Parts: sequence; C-alpha cells; structure tokens
Amino acid sequence: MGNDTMQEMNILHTDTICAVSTAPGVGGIAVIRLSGTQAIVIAEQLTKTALTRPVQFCHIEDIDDVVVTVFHSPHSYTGEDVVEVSCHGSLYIQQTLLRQLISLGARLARAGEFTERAFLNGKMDLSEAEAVADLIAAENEASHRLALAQMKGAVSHELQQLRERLLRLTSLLELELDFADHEDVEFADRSELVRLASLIEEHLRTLCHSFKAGNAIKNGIGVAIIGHTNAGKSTLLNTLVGEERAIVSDIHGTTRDVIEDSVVLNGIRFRFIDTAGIRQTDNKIEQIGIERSRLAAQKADIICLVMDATDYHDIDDDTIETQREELLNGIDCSNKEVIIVLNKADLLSDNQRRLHSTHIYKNNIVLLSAQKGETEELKEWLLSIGKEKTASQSVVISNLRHLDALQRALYAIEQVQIGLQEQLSGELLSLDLHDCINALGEITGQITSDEVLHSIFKNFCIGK
Ligand SMILES: Nc1nc2c(ncn2[C@@H]2O[C@H](COP(=O)(O)OP(=O)(O)OP(=O)(O)O)[C@@H](O)[C@H]2O)c(=O)[nH]1
Ligand SMILES: [Mg+2]
Repeated sequence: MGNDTMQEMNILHTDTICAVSTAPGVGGIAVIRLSGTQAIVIAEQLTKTALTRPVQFCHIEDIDDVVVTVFHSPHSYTGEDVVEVSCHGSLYIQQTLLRQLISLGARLARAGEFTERAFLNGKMDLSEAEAVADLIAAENEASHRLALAQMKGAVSHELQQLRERLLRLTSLLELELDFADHEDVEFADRSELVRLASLIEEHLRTLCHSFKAGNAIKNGIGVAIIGHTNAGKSTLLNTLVGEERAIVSDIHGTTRDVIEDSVVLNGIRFRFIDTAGIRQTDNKIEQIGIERSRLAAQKADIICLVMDATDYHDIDDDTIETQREELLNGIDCSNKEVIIVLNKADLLSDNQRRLHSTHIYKNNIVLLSAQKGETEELKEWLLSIGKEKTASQSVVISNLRHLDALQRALYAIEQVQIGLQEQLSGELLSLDLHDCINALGEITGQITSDEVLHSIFKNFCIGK
C-alpha cells in the first residue's frame, strides 16, 4: 500500500473507538479500552477528572470506582491516544460505561480494530498483527511460542532478508539494462544473478516447507482412528482423551459419525478422530459413516489402525499387509505415519501374546488394552512423531495467507531462474522479479487492499 493510501486510511480512522477488551462475561475486573484523538477528552468527561497522571484512581458517580491508564500517542498499542478504564467486572457496569462512552462521542470498535489501527499507524506489520490473534488463540506451549516469535517479528525479519537479496538482484539487473544501452560494452556477467536467484529460491522453499510444521503446531496433529467394527476404536479414543466422548458397545457398527477431541501431550496438540468401523453393509447411514472414516483417514497426519488382537491367531506380516490394504485401500499414505494398534491385549493368553510379540518389534505395532487404559507406549510413539512433525530448522510459517504469498513468490523466482537459463532480457526478468517482491510485500502489508485487511481483522476478538 502506498503512503497516500495509508494517509487516507489514517484520516478515516481518526474517530475514537471503544470496546470491552477483557473476555465477555462477568469477572473480577473488566477493561474498557478507548483509542483515538478524543480518547483522553472523552475519558475525562466520563470520570469528570483531569487525567494528568499515567495511572489514576477515579470515582464515576453512581457507577463504580475505576483505575484509568492513559497512553499518549504515539506510545501506545495503536499509536493513537489510548485510555484503559479498569472497572469491576459486572456486565451491568461494563454496559453502562460503554453506553456513556458512546454518548460522549466514541463508537464501538469492530473486531480487531485496535490492532488494525496499530498496523495502519506503523506500530507493527501485517504478519505481526496476525500473530497477535494467534497468540490470543494459543492454547498450548508450542503454539504460544510460535505466535510469540511471529509477533516479535520473526517472519518479518526473515522477509526483510529476502527483500534485501531481491533488491540486490533488481539493482544488478538494472545495471545490466544500463550496460545494454552501450552496444560496445560486453554483456554483463550473469553468474552473480544466478547465484542470488538460487539463494532466494532456496530460502523461499524452506519457508514454504516450514508451513507443515507451523500448521501442525497451530492446528494440532490429526490422528485418525481407523479399523473394523468392534475393534475398540471408540474405547481407545475415550482412553486417550480421558473422558467418555464416544459411545462404546459390543454391537458392531456403533459409531456412525466422526467424533473429534483433542489432547495436549508435552506441549503438542493431538486431534484424535474416532470413526465408523469399516465393514460391508447395506445400511445407508452406516455407508455414509464409512465414507467419512475414509475422508478422516485421508486428512489425518497419523493413522492408528486398530485391530482386535483376538481375531488373529498370529499377527504375521501378511496379515498386517492384508489389513492395511483392506482398510486403507485407495488412501495415499505417503505423507502419513501408520501405527498398527493391536487392541484387547488383556484377552490374550500368554501363549498368544508370545506369538504376537515376535512380530511386534519388526512392524509398527503397539500391543495394548484400550479398556484397561494401557496407552503409554502409544502416546510415546505419537509424541516422537509429533516432535518430528513440529520441528523445523527455520522460522516457521503457520498462516495460510502467508503460504499462498510465499508460493507465488517462489513461482516468480523460478520464472526468473528459467529466464536466466534461457538468456532472456533483463526487462523480462525484472517483471517476474517484481511479482516476487510484490508477493512478499503482501505478507508484511506493504502491499495490501482494504478487502484483505478486512478479512484478516474480522477474525479478531472485539476489543483487540
Ligand atoms: N477386553 C477388552 N474389551 C475391549 C477393549 N477395547 C474395547 N473393548 C470392547 O469391545 C467392544 C467394542 O468397543 P468399541 O470401542 O465400541 O469398538 P469400535 O471399534 O468403536 O466399534 P464400532 O464403533 O462399531 O466401529 C466393547 O464391548 C468394548 O468394551 C479392550 O482393550 N479389552
Ligand atoms: Mg466406535
């Protein structure tokens, strides 16, 4: 976005906004936030007090005793004058104060409008603003750490590095264009251009690749529990999440729909998805359920293939292969981990156990009793996969909008590389180079539209 547009938007945003910034509902304390040119004047009228100190105790007649904190522009979250009124957390007090603020000239803030203003006033770039929403939504250690790093500019810093390399590439190309005007000067050496383009390509590829880890951290790792009817899938789900989420019965075909619940293990979130047992059936509803099981398997990062150990005399390699084919037929498992869970271990005789155990160590098999809550080994296994899936060598991207822009930037730089190979003219190369720079600019918000901004900030909470 150009400077002119920025200024226009700033003018549009000079009205003073207000909102309750604490969670909706009753609490010990609630914070009402005001931001805009009239914030301090309006707060002074509300409290009938001259707000001369940064933090001031005030009595608002017939309503409440409050603490008012004043942040003068530009040293505030939004960059504007900001006032925070901490009142007692009754809904009645919150509503009454908001009504008074509105009657004094403030208007209710839209979702994310405070952060939107912080972005428009240059307090943070767009990727940092988006990380604020992620930080608020973070519910475990890994996603919190990721959002915090992004809010503190990890992605922006990375993009800045890329931008510098791209600008260097642009200036080399421009130099070449200048040379091209003098026919007597030899064509510029392009090896530095090739080297820089390949560095940029590699950098972009690493960032795109990190999305997998970012997504696993932010949205959790999907674990689909798949198997024949009555194998004990729902029992396993209940044991893993520690509550009776799914109905368990000895009737085959009990579960008809997908049931999802998540658990955080060692700071990583796992989304367990119980599914309808797979079998041949004429029942229409059950058929739909089975189709959903397949979809869940397709979408999952990990598949737990649950088998009833008592159904097999000896769990040899062929049996496992047949089961895999039968249950995962047509599902692309190339990017998934499949763990075979041999359930109902408590019903096995010592002899059967011995027979099974020879194969267990060879294949990805966990022998357990879901009913008896024996899931430690399975959890350890899941964790080791989870750690791998959430680990990344580089700064981690976790936002789909960023991934989309990075992929476009990658495509553009690949075009530059092809162009270099084919000895295309500098003019043609610079077109693709600009596409690359523009795509990156969309992430930090240097290039953006109202529409994009609106779609980003509408997902924020009101008051942030
Ligand atoms: N002894 C023993 N019984 C189990 C175990 N796990 C499940 N069961 C029993 O097996 C039966 C089927 O369990 P579910 O968890 O409903 O099986 P499911 O795979 O979800 O079955 P569908 O929903 O029909 O596909 C129930 O009677 C459970 O109590 C186990 O580890 N040991
Ligand atoms: Mg079930």
